[in-house]
Amino acid sequence: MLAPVLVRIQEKPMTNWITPSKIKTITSEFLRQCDALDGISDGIINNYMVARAIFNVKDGIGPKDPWKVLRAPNGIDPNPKDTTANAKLTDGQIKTLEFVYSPYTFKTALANGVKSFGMWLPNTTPSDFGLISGTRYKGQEGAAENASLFRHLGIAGATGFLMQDLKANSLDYVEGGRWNKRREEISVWLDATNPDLSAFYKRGGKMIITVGLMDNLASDGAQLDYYQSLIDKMGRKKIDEFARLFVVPQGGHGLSGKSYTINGEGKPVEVRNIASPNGNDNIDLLVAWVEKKQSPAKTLVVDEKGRIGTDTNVKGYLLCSYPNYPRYVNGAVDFVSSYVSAAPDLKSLKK
Ligand SMILES: [Ca+2]
Repeated sequence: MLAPVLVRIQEKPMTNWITPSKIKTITSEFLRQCDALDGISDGIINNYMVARAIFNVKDGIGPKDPWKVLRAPNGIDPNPKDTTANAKLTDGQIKTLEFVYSPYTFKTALANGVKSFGMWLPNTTPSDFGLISGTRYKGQEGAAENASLFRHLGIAGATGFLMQDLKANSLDYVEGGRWNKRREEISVWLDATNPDLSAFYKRGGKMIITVGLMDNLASDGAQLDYYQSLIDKMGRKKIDEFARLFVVPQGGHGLSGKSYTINGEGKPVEVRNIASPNGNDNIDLLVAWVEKKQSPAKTLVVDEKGRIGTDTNVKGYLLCSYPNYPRYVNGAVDFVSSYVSAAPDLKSLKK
């Protein structure tokens, strides 16, 4: 609930504001650097872990300045109205992008010792759910006299729960400041971040989670980081006995998605739909796991209609378990049999 507020706070100075005119150049840059990482330049970023590492400027791996190509000379935007893939970005705008695509570090640890929030992964809808806003809000430089307060789904979590004043301007929030004690307090009550699911495991609990990595609403970075914290705490072997995290690389908040209209080489490509995995099939997998002790495969197939299966000789995509991704090998681009489940090679990234 706080992450969108933090983005608007980051954009308080005019120079840090990413205007909607920059959407195409940002999307194109993500694709330019990440599309072919999965073996094929097709407008879909499958290799999300390496893509994330490239644009995460806090992990010490990948390029130091992933936005170098778009950085305007002398930090001045030569043409703010340029909406093409070649539009440049100011240093301030790049600071905001670094902020959005790197984990956010808290001033003090929150419940369960959590020290950071995963934010978002590079994707082809960087403006969805208001992540990029064409509006200047009250409290931001250049906002109109009668500018409205920033609103977002769950904003009362920031104003009500945290600031304890529903009329407050959420952009007045200061990390580590006067609300910090309150933040630590409500974190214990609200945050679902406990990395120890031993009790659930011992009771025979099973869970199947599916995350879409074009989800600008429920932070996909935070979801991946939570699953990683489970693995770190309980060990991969034990986690695999009772949990699955399936990843739809270019799936949105409702898990469906589509390829971008141009690929990483800047060439137009035929747009392909990415079907949301069928919810009933998911329940069937869970029921079979609990009642018949049949554990689901770690790599599944989602066909064009969203049906979950294991036959790769269909159109659709491979549904891989975190952190694996569908890697293109050869054959028709829309056939599942053309792909294998591959582990991300983070060591391939140099500084
Ligand atoms: Ca690709």
